Amino acid sequence: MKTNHLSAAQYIELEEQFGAHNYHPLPVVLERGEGVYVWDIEGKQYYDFLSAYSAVNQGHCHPKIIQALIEQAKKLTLTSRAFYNDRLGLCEEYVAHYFGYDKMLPMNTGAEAVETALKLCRKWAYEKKNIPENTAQIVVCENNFHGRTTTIISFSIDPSAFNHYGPFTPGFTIIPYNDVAALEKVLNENPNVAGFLVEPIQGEAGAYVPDDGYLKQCFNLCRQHNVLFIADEVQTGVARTGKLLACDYDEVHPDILILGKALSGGTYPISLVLSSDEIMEVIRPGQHGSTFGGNPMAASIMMAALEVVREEKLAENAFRLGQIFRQEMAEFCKDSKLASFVRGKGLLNALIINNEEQNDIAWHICLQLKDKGLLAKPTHTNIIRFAPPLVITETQLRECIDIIRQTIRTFE
Ligand code: IF1
Repeated sequence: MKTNHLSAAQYIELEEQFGAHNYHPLPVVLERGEGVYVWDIEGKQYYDFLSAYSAVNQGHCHPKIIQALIEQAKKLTLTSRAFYNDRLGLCEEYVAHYFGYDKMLPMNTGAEAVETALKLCRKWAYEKKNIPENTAQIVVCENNFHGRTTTIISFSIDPSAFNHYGPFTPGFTIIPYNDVAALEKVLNENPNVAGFLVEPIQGEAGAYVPDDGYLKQCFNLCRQHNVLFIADEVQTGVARTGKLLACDYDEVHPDILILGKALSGGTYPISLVLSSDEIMEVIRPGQHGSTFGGNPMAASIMMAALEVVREEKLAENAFRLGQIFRQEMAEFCKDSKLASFVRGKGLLNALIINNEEQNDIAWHICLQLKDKGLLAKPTHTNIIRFAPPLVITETQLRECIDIIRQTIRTFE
């Protein structure tokens, strides 16, 4: 039965009956998106303050990106890497220069790119650093989120991410985030460390921003110990935090850079790994890849999506408006009984709610925000992430700040 005019309840019921229950979405059924707005099936307009977890940095259905998608879709969508195509080389050159690297390895999802980075790091450690085979350790941080594959959840500390998914992949050492001494201790004690994988700002942990200089000090330690510094910028990259990369705040150039999400402006699954010739050359033909990795659609879309970031100065906009957001919300927190504090960089921000009385109050606040035309979702029971598309204007942002303040007041 194919019909396009069901009620919201009917669409939700279909997902309830025929879809795995691996999410608990906000009860809103969306039908259209444009810029900072999305509309539900009844035509109600919302500000999107999640941006599909920072995939829609350029705004929903950005015309330039959609145009590139449509044009390429009419010509050639997928060749596999068994053959060359006339888009990938141009894209690789553009992206390598854009981020300042020798080479890129194209994949599809963020988790695939993280897995690629882990394999690349291990292989480099065995073949270039001469670490004994199968002994490589990769250091990661508590409260990390790098994706949901079996290996990646093997180094998660979140039981909802790893419970009953074992046995787990060995070879990972977990240290506290934002703790340089903890990294130094591991590097001094273990000669078999191949790499350090870190989010420059921990997104899922609730826009947890480390101390200024943390990334730089970790990078320098990695250099001293011949360990690869691997930055997962899947969520923080592509202008989200007010610079092209969050690592730019510490002027750190990662040995391996992982990107995803906004590489396509939310129009297509695209991810990649960037690194140097010296590191990338350890992967030779037939040793890694994927059916869709490097397809002509992704190549065309990615070049358009990254051009939009430059042309529309999205990093600069995110930097300026992020300061306004945090200033206004910090002021609000001063006399709010519920809103404790705000943190973040650029337009990746989170409001920490004091939820001693009712531990799902963040969820209820988000339900009210929805009714007032703003979509946001808690990352944890008491943290609400606010991450609008980077094309938002100051006027729109201030309107949304008012909606957030008024809504929280109704709970106080
Ligand atoms: C879900 C979280 C965010 C990521 C970083 C790799 C990946 C992600 C820093 C993997 C993906 C997404 C996954 C999505 C929700 C969202 C998320 F809540 F799960 F943790 F953003 F914080 N590195 N994050 O943030 O990329 O394979 O998904 O393309 O799984 O529910 P992916």
